[in-house]
Amino acid sequence: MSLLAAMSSSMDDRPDLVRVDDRVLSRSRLQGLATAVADDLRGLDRVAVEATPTMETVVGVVGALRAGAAVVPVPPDAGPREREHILRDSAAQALLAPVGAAVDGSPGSGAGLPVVPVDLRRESAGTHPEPAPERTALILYTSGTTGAPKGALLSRAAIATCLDGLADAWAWTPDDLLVHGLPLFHVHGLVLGVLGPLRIGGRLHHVGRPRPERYAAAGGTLCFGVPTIWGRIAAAPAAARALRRARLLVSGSAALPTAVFDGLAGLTGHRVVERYGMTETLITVSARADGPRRPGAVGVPLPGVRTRIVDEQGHDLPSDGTAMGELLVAGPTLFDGYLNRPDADAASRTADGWFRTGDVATVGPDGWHRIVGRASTDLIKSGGYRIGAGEVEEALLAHPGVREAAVVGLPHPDLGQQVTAYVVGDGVTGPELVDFVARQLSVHKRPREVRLVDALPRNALGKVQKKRLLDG
Ligand code: MLC
Ligand code: AMP
Repeated sequence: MSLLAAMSSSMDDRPDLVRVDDRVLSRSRLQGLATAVADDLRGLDRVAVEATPTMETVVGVVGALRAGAAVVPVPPDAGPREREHILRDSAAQALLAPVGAAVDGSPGSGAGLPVVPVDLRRESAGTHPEPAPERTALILYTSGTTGAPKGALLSRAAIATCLDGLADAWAWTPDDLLVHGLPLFHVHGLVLGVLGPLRIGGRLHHVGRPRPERYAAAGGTLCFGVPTIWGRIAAAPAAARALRRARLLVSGSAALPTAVFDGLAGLTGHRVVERYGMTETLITVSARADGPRRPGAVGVPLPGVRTRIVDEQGHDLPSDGTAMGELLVAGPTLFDGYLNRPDADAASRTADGWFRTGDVATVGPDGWHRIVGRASTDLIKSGGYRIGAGEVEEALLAHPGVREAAVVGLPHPDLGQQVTAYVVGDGVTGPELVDFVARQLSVHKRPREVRLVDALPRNALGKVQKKRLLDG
């Protein structure tokens, strides 16, 4: 079966298969446009895509996948340093961008990357054989605790298995209209939010920016959001009430606060389905459409996924609902490793092949998982974005006026955590440093707040005590 099975084989030419903002494509047009892109990419292995929340991104990604190329989505707001890293590290051979867009395909001072235009006026009826399932579909760049983001290699088979598991868990069918407004360079918005409907057969409406009133107006049966989006919807009662007509509301990418779960239950009549996943594992655990949904808990493993919790020595802990340990996962949705990073790859798995999530969890006797927190304070989740403290610290330390920097995620009512930088500096101001970071890295990585201090708290070995910074 092809990766985008429903889009390739459906007999039913839906006039509004994909809507992004106010642009709409039928199934056959999407097919024709994507094939024109695939024709242009014939023979290429890796292609970067300027991943704006637009129809061109949908067409570009589908076209590259048809051609059998691995897609490297480039966050549109990535600063020059991050962008250069992604283009260079991935060794992308071309950059797909909307026709006429002013983009810089040059990975630094080296040879420029050819820019292949995605032109929504050009269709093709050419044929492309279905690539082998083990081929890489996506290379998604994701932050670790330190250093530059790493490219996670996701195969076509892993994505297909994940989406089929979600179709089963959520009773997702061709009758569904999926609504969301998520970025198109991560698992949530791109894999679930674009490839999902194209494999399963339902329609998609991407609302551009994820504003509550846009979710309300779109009339979806299935709605996806990160907790920040759900919190904003719960705070907009008229918009929330309009979601009563939906079939299923799904939250993921960060912990959904119980107050938001309860608020939405009251306003929409829906108990939100929460699911858990990672770039490296895709979605592994979820509540089911035909089962209970519990605030603060993320459900049971998806078909084919196995999980364990272990203590610091790697010994198994009991599934008694109280023992807390690191969550390990295994199964067919796992990634194939980090590109060019055998060291990080080896560190991310146990000797017997389980992936270490770095999340701390409990598992109940009934198989229900609760994510309690993260083992390291150096991975921050803000608005559902994963941000490595080390990367932001390095960016700050590149400023001549910064002597020391420590970045933590402080609790934030809207974003879950906010990126907060403690800085020992000479004559620098907070706003100047926020701008300085935003000029190097994606804008969501810039600190919300810079606290200028005389010294950072350190232990006897000189290591910064981040727990003390988190305690204020
Ligand atoms: C932000 N702003 C700042 C700032 N940070 N201004 C000054 N200083 C800073 N430090 C600006 C923004 O640019 C924006 O401006 C305005 O403040 C509001 O910003 P915001 O509060 O961040 O809101 P918004 O831009 O609306 O973003 C919230 C959000 C976004 C929820 C829409 O965080 C988001 O799209 N998150 C989704 C992340 C995601 O998809 N994660 C999935 C990972 S995959 P302006 O001018 O632009 O309004 C994964 C696997 C899984 O995790 O399990 O799913
Ligand atoms: P990312 O790689 O951006 O996909 O982020 C993965 C991380 O997001 C996980 O390791 C978790 O820390 C967090 N996460 C995803 N879904 C949930 C959830 N439902 N509840 C709590 N944390 C989550």
